[in-house]
Amino acid sequence: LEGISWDYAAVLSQGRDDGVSFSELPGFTRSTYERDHALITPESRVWAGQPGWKSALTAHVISPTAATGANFVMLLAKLDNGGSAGQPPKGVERFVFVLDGTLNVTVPSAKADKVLHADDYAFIPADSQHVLSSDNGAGLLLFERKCVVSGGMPKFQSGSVADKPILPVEGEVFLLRKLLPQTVDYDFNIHVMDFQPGQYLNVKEVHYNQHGLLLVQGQGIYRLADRWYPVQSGDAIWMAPYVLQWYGALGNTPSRYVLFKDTTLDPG
Ligand code: UGY
Ligand code: MN
Repeated sequence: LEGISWDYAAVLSQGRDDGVSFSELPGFTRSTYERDHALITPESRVWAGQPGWKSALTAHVISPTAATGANFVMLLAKLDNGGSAGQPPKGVERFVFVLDGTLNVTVPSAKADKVLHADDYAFIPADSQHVLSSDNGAGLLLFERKCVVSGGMPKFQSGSVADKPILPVEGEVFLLRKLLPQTVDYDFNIHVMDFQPGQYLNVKEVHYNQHGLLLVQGQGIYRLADRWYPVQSGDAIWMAPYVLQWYGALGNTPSRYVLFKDTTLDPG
């Protein structure tokens, strides 16, 4: 042991005071993958180019592989100046939420030509040829799903979170907005949920619906099955059907998450 000098100060201090955070600790991550849920934190995203996408990188955080059994895709995308997205496969509908920058959305069949900014969104029905492009760059959250028609054909939608009404939820204190119409024409919805620090879900939810979640602001504790995860903005979560789920918002800033929820109940 000669020659080794022990750093007792670091051992005794509450946290590292040399500027090295846990996220920079080699090999350390809060990410985890379980049978019925996953937490994907920012340092675990794997960015790659995709066929059909130009000047763009995507990080697919959830996809319907045999391992997950998910019925939807959730991805983050970064479009560079002049970048554009590819078309989804046949029969696949797409929801895009702008996190950052400016996105041009053109859907000729819907006579739609929009410029979207942060907190704006668009829903593009399956098999609607469209262009998603950016002049000066954009950060996007996308959800895609093989369309299940149980009513009429869903229609193109677009808008902004702040323009959607807050919907009452009995017994809950969080603020809820739903970005898509609540009719059988749409086989999923996107919820935006806001919590003040200290607020939490009252219902310890267990339900058939699947979720893909992106925490876009704040921090707290997410309970999934029998595990309790400290989470912060940038974290993504996959929830399989029937996984127990609960959130408590903590810290100094309000929490907001954007949540995919499928709405088709197949009687088999
Ligand atoms: O609507 C929901 O299922 C939502 N409250 N779930 C969640 O926040 N985990
Ligand atoms: Mn839920």
